[in-house]
Amino acid sequence: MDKIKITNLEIFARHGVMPEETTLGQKFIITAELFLDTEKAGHSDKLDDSINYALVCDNIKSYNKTNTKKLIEAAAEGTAENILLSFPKVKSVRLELKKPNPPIHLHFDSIAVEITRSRHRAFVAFGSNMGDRQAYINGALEKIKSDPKCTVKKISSVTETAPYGGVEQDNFLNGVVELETLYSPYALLDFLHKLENEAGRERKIRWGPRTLDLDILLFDDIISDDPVLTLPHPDMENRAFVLEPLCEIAPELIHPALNKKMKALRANL
Ligand code: A4P
Ligand code: MG
Repeated sequence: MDKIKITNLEIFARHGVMPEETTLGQKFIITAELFLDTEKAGHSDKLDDSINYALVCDNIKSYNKTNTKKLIEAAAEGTAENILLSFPKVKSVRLELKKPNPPIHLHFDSIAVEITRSRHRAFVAFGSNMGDRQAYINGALEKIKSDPKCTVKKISSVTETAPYGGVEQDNFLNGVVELETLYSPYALLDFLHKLENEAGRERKIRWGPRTLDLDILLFDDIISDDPVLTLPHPDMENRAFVLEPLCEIAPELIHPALNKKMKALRANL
């Protein structure tokens, strides 16, 4: 992908563990590679079609002036996140944060951390079959919408479905939401678990009744068999209550493990 590269931007900040670092402050040097599509701007020659790198430099400088971290890891994390939050055209950022003069009495050039952070595309299934089902779902969707690290791209309609899986219980309301997110897969799972807990979710019976269930169906094209977070969600290809709403918002989406479109999986049910 195309990139705009800001090399060796000098800023002054007070990051550090040693007291003299936080009181006196010191120089930091930042290199940021901003991955985005520059073709449109390349043809139109209009700044609106790209990002203003002067504003990115100001953004880096002001973030590091107003946020003081003990670790350069945390300073880099916050700087990268702030760039992604402030410049929607940037798909991904590789950021190096260098401390040229750390308080260590040995000779070396500099100490640095380099990270890459990106926007991700995730599909989350929501379901409820206890209490005021629609209110639990609306509450969760509102909290997702107001989280700065999530942008809701599409929401399917919410439909009533018969219970699947053999446990005798009330009907569900189900649907799927498409997100663009700055969370990592496990951080998104933690966030969704927090929303389930806030909806008073109790885990008594596997596949049993619940006020709110939020499952990650797909996260980019990641395939993982970790039981804590299995991706794509296991068994999704056998569930009409997942595939129907998913096909409403993303019929052409490809299941990365089965290598089939969602509309083909639904047709196979
Ligand atoms: N986990 C692993 N992978 C994932 C993932 N991709 N997304 C782990 C979310 N969680 C994932 O989940 C159990 C564990 O799965 C978590 O600790 C998580 O780390 P849970 O939500 O605590 O328990 P659960 O929901 O009872 O189990 P499970 O296996 O997620 O059940 P499902 O698959 O959610 O099925 N019928 C209809 N019509 N509509 C429904 O929504 N839902 C279920 C529950 C059964 N029948 C249904 C519906
Ligand atoms: Mg679940």
